[in-house]
Amino acid sequence: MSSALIIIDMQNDFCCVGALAVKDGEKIIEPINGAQEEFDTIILTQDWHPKEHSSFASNNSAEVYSNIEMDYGPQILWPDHCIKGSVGANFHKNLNTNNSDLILRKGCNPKIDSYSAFFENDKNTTTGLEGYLVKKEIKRLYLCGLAFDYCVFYSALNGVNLGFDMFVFQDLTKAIDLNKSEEIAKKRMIEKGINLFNFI
Ligand code: VGL
Ligand code: ZN
Repeated sequence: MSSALIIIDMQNDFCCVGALAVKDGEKIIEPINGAQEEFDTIILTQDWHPKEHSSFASNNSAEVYSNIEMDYGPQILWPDHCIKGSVGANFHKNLNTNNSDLILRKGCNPKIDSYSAFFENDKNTTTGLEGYLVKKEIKRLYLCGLAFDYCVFYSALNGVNLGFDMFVFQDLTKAIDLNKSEEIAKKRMIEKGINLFNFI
């Protein structure tokens, strides 16, 4: 059965001094490079927002990390991050991007956030990833990258709901952890039959 490694959002803004830095985010880069050697198909996702993006607290005159109600449901308001074309939106320089088959950008629509690699946060607008995987007959997906409790979590949930076999390399991901989101994500993944295990 064909499988793929999906590396979620290994970008400057989610590492060390980035705008939405995930604690120890940069520590998983080297082991992710190692994991790439085990896969024939490698997909990178890249969070890629216009500066007027509706998920930015600054565009809503609201506090960072507060919650608002969008047309499509609840949305957390983030610091400005991964603005398209900015240094923060670039992949971290230590990430090996030479062997990736597909680079998928998400969060490009100013009105809808997109945590998942499959669907935007309205749960309906596709990124096209499902079609890519189906056409290539890839049925098993291994996830790693940032952040465990947002983009990795929602990608894993959507993937399992679409019928893919989902695996998450727990030691190749790090969480933002807002209001117990790490614990909640882990519990829901286990309930949904997503396989959590360590690469190393
Ligand atoms: C992410 C919050 C906002 C992520 C992206 O990559 O997990 N989190 N945008
Ligand atoms: Zn984002």
